[in-house]
Amino acid sequence: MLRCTDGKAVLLVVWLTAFEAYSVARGGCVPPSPKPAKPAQRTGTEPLIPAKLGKGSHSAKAGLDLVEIPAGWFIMGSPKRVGEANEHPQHNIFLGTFRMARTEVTVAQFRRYCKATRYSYDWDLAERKPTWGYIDAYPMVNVTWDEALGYCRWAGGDLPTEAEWEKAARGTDGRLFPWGDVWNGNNCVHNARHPEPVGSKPLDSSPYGVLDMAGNVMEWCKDYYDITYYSRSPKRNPQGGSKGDKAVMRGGCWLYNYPAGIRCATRMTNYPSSKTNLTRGFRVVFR
Ligand SMILES: [Ca+2]
Repeated sequence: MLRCTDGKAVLLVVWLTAFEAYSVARGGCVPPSPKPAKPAQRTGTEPLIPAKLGKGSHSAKAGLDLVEIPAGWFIMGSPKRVGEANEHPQHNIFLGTFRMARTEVTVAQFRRYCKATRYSYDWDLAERKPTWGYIDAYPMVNVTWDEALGYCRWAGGDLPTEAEWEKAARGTDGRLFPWGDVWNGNNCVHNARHPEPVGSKPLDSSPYGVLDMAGNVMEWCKDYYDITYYSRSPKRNPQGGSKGDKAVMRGGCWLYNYPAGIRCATRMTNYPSSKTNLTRGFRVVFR
């Protein structure tokens, strides 16, 4: 997995070169798709930034703002010569209708869960306390996969599958970033000293109006990570690997300083028991 902290400078340069070449060649058109089930038709002349937020609803119990993602096909993964091997082959996936929280779960929302369930979370553990503190409007960090799932279940929802996360982030047309194909570092929280209050970057918006899918914090998904899963994934409502020692994380984060790791198709992993991580949070999905 390519990370800015791995010291793989040479590999990064090679990757970015290929990435830039692809972006230029693509010119905003629909990427090649194995069996285009019903991908959105694009002319390359429409604005690449969504004009307005999508329809929303509300989860009364958890105080979450929800966005409906309509049923249908979308393009998942990356075409040849783009991205990492684990993003191939690019393929079409059908998902039923679901709703996703517009933003990452905040510190205030997680506190509410802890209070309601009497969950004993150690907010003062010095070795993992954020330098910026636990601020209500900021995304919750330092949670294990089980803690994230516990919150989601309490709220009446679930962690998103990898497929749900990717569709909510990039829509149906295989775009590279939530706002379109062209990288713009001003659109999302990245290369910063800390995250920002959720929703601070309205241009980090997917076609459905889901926010912070490119930046702010990475997000746990429900799936076990399987590097070859795309080559044998079911076409409808895939649930990811059935076993493994790592879970999937999606999206870029405030720490990343390169666009390759911030693309909608980038797949990251970590051990579910991983707790101390200032760059990772989560969000909730309802089916
Ligand atoms: Ca995020």
